[in-house]
Amino acid sequence: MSRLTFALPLLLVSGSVLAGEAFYQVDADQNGIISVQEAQVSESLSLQFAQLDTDKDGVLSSEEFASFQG
Ligand SMILES: [Ca+2]
Ligand SMILES: [Ca+2]
Repeated sequence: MSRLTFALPLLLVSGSVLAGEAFYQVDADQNGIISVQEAQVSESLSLQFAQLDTDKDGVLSSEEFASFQG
């Protein structure tokens, strides 16, 4: 039973990794925004950070992060 309940979230996590990092995974301190430091967990996110930060406030909101392509 425990194996089955463990397998489902694992599948969901691996699926979201394939599609790119999920917001909640990157937002390490869970404050609802992604800082430059938090973005460093993903090389591609770091590279796209400046262009994703459309309002140029130095952090990514969940709306800005939604434009991130893996
Ligand atoms: Ca954060
Ligand atoms: Ca921003």
